[in-house]
Amino acid sequence: MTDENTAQEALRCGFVALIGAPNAGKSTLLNRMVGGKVAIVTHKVQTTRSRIRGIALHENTQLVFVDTPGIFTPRRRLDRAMVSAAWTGAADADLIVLLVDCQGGVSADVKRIITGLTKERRKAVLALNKIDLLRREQLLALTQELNEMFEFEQTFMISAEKGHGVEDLRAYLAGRLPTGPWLYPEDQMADVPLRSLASEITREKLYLRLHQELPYSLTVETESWKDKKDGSARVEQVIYVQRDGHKKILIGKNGEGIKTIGKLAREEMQDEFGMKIHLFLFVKVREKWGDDPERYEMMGLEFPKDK
Ligand SMILES: Nc1nc2c(ncn2[C@@H]2O[C@H](COP(=O)(O)OP(=O)(O)OP(=O)(O)O)[C@@H](O)[C@H]2O)c(=O)[nH]1
Ligand SMILES: [Mg+2]
Repeated sequence: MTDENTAQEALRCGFVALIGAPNAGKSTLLNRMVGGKVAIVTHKVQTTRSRIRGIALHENTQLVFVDTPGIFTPRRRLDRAMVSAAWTGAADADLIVLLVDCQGGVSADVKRIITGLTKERRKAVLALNKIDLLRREQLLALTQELNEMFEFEQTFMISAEKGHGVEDLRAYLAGRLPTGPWLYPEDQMADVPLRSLASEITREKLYLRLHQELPYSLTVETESWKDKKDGSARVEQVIYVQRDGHKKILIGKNGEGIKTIGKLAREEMQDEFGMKIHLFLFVKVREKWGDDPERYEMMGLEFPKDK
């Protein structure tokens, strides 16, 4: 056997699904693992809507992390599509990490997820997140409580935001993935088209600035992306809202609201993509976009047949 073959055999690669209740810090952990911004993060629940792949390396292992929407009790069709995408992400993965916000403790959502894992007879690693916010005694009690509910393969205490414990978790996961060739080039960080990343960046700015139900009743799509000769790109996006009133709030007095969103989104796109972006935002009222299969396809979600 040649040296090359030996090296080839030593490679490992596989999928690690990050699942958890909304707001547990899954997207923060994905970004931290990858070392860049792949998924949007906000303080609001239900930020992530579909599965997002981020790629990390540990020695000879390529770890493909799959960020998933939070798992909660769905009410709307979109909710159902999101929760189902999360479970599919878990079903397809080699390893599952259940992220629990240690401040929230054993919530109804966490209980439901553990019931789901038990029913599917899946193994899972527990990662207690946001340990920067809790005292050690409380953490130990929570670890014990969760491990009495489910036989986790291992428990990690981490702060995705501050980076505590993340290296240990990555090393552990890398050692558990199957041997096999890498699926992506060594320098690839994400498996998300630029157009989708661009829509997500705008949606993040909207989530951060809008309140109550408004962020949940809109969706953003990149309708056109034209690379120009000078190396810049002209990007046109549509923000679908459900009511005329929502459109008015979003646009704001003298268009100030939408102008600010556009500026923030454009600046971040330029930073992330390393190119000049000319961003054009259009707001359209589409009362029933939540029942339109095409919108789901654009988000990378399966369209649930039942309303
Ligand atoms: N203090 C603290 N905050 C954190 C930590 N990790 C994440 N957060 C915060 O928790 C909030 C939610 O983080 P996300 O990464 O968006 O959570 P998520 O699980 O992806 O949420 P959904 O996509 O809505 O399911 C954000 O405000 C993060 O900044 C942490 O380790 N410590
Ligand atoms: Mg998320």
